[in-house]
Amino acid sequence: MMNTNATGRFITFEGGEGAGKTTQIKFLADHLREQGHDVLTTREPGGTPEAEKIRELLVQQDGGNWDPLSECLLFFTARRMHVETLIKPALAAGKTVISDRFFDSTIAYQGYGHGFDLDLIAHVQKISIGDFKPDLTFLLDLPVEDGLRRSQKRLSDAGSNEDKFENLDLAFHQRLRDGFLKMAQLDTARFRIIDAKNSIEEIRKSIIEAML
Ligand code: Z5A
Repeated sequence: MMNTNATGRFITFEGGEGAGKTTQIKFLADHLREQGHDVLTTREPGGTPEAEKIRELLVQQDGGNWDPLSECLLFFTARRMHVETLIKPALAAGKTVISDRFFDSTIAYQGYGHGFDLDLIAHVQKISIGDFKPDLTFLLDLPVEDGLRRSQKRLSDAGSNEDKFENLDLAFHQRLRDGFLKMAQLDTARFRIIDAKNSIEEIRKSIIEAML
């Protein structure tokens, strides 16, 4: 695949709750390292000290009630720091960067999910990070109920308080899933849709095949 980001390759994972992104990113990073690649894994919101501070404002229940534009600006403020201080330097050094979520999550969650203006999101995106985008995006697609079941289990096992977005209703999660699928269908050159209902091992194999 043609590389549009300097010398390294920028790969992102997207999907709804509990789709298995964290699990599969680890497998893909291990696989690429075995092949001799220098791999950096990161996540959004977050990835740098500044962006991790913004993450606390965005994903924790006590992080504050942001109006939609403020929330969008916070996601892109964190993203700009992430891109400028971590992702671009790593790509320039020849690393493969794998991020758990990127701007497609803002379009899906804030746009398709919450109904915030898609043109306004595109405008904020342009101001914040210009035309910078992933070379390859895996969309782990999972029926809403399956994803929420997995995610709730993981959160209760871990005793986490990062549940602000998980508590949203089923209709929201359906809009989210439909939004992700629509984006993937509109940009088939960048997206690979992976059936996340399959077993962890089957998904691992299909992701590696899609990398070839
Ligand atoms: N958000 C936003 O609104 N706008 C934005 O621009 C951005 C984010 C960037 C934080 O994201 C929240 O911020 C997120 C969107 C919002 N809201 N939510 N939800 P996050 O990435 O930190 O949180 P997450 O999406 O909820 O990730 P997650 O729950 O950690 O899911 P995951 O990483 O996709 O799945 P996992 O941890 O690999 O797996 C979940 C569980 O399922 C775990 O117990 C696994 O062992 C199990 N699992 C995984 N794969 C399988 C298969 N194939 N079968 C069975 N079980 C499996």
